[in-house]
Amino acid sequence: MSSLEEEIARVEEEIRTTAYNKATQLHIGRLKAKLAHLRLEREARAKSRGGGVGYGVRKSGHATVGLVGYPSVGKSTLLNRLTSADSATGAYDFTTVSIIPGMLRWAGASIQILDMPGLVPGAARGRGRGREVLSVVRSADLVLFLVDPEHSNLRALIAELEGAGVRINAKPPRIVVQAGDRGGLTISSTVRLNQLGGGMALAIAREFGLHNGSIVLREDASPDQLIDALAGNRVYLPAILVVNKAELLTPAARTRLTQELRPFEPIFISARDGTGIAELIEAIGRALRFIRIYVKPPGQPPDRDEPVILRDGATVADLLRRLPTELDRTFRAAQVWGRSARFPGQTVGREHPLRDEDVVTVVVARGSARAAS
Ligand SMILES: Nc1nc2c(ncn2[C@@H]2O[C@H](COP(=O)(O)OP(=O)(O)O)[C@@H](O)[C@H]2O)c(=O)[nH]1
Ligand SMILES: [Mg+2]
Repeated sequence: MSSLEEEIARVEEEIRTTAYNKATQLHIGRLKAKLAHLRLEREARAKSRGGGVGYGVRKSGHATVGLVGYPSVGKSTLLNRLTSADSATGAYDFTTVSIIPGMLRWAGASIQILDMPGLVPGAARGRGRGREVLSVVRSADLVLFLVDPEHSNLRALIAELEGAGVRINAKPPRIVVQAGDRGGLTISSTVRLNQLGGGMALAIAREFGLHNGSIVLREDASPDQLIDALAGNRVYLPAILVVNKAELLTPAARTRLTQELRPFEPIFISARDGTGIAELIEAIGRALRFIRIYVKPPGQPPDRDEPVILRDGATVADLLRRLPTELDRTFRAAQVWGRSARFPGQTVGREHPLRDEDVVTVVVARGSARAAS
């Protein structure tokens, strides 16, 4: 074990064995910050050795869903059921040794589904090619947790993702960190701080090596959230939970499992016989929050047959990326009809956020009008 690994193990051990109370909370906050800082260092070293990106799955389609679960819960069977991919299935652990993509169609959108090796405890530390799997999960737009009646420890799966900097069904904390090179560190907040008061925020920042710059806290964040903001490489992903092999469950076992898995609301399926698959496809589409944008060339009706599919929160700039580059180059403004417009035909710029079923006309600079038709 390298000295970095030893140090990480030592800090982990100290966090585990220190009782949390008023007298120790500042110390524990420091230890957590120290641990996060050491893990960043480990990531940086792994990257410079060229590790961590072994799979290189190319993203395609409008969004990507990562199947995350223990070995043998039925991930490959589900992929084959949802898409026309051909992923090997078997009653052995580790059947899937590489990542297999498949494509699912949903209301005009194509959704890439990735079947990957099952996660095992310790994946975030590199066990069972865990680091590669987790780096692919980080680039997905939605996590689909798949469990079965015998492997239903969701909490441990989430812990592995957290270890890899993935935050599930959470919003990024409203914290702005700016590093400087002199003048000391100022910490300010726009709300009353409970968990980060009493010197906690400062202690964490110091432990992270931030001595100059500013931190602005716009919510009553926790120490973990401040550490996430300082680390800066966290990804925030929505997730849905699916229980496979549901045909094996008695009604009582199903009720028990539902309680155990709260606050998630699991979708019960059988990848083998197809039960629940239609409902699951609907849930995937909804969770990805697609919006449909109808492009209307000037003086013509909008194209309602082929909407441009974007994700909720997309702007005119995102729309332009999906249109001929000529329109982007000569863009002057956009005219919008629909939910995002204050009045029909409102003129907006690139940063304007669009809503589902908006109609948009791209207005181009004079002299390049032909590009728009
Ligand atoms: N009873 C039952 N078995 C299933 C179901 N889906 C998959 N299996 C079986 O579970 C085993 C592991 O499936 P596989 O798709 O290879 O799992 P993976 O390791 O998660 O990719 C295989 O024997 C499958 O036939 C299901 O809905 N019900
Ligand atoms: Mg498999």
